[in-house]
Amino acid sequence: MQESFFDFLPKPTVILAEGAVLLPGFALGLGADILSFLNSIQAASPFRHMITPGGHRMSVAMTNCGKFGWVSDKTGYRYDPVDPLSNRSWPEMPASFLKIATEAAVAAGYSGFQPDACLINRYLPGSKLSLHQDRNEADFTQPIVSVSLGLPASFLFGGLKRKDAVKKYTLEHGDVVVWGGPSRLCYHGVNTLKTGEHPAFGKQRINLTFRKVV
Ligand code: MD6
Ligand code: FE
Repeated sequence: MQESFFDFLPKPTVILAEGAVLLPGFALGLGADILSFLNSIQAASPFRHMITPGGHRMSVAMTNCGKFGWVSDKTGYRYDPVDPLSNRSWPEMPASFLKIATEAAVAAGYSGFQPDACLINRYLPGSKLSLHQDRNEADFTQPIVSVSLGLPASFLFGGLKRKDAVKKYTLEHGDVVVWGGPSRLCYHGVNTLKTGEHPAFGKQRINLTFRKVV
């Protein structure tokens, strides 16, 4: 990563599209706590590589916290109150996660966001997430809040049709993307993660996406 004399300046909000904003560094306040929360979540509900309805093993490993968790298997995608690995509820969403998600939503112009699901994605070097829409949620008037931690990623943001042009954005540790409104169903994805070393997270990127599912 190129260091610059201007790195100390706060980075301004970036508008990705109507309804979608990047808030650089918004989640830096979560601090070191987040690692111990992630450790206790994965002790109860471990990261696993889910199988797509088409039968492919996802390169991104996933787990969840909150009332509902996003699950994929051969029967399709769904939000499930039970972790199929543990046969128990997903771990509770830590209050600090909920706080940062609702504050980011407010900062992006979406008040009253009360997420009941937090999908946790783990990327190791070589992992990627193909272009997709998030449309398994009941209420598309609710935004999605996405928190990036650890290694930087090249994030792809497109339009409402798969073939629409995509723009690339680098998401760094602590960055938050909020999207909703006219952007809620935009295609997006993550390019293959490059090798690197993050001081706190090591050789991985963790992404938290907060959703209102029911
Ligand atoms: C990621 N994020 O950043 C993957 N989906 O690792 C997503 O797929 C995503 O960032 C919906 C809303 C925001 C996101
Ligand atoms: Fe998504």
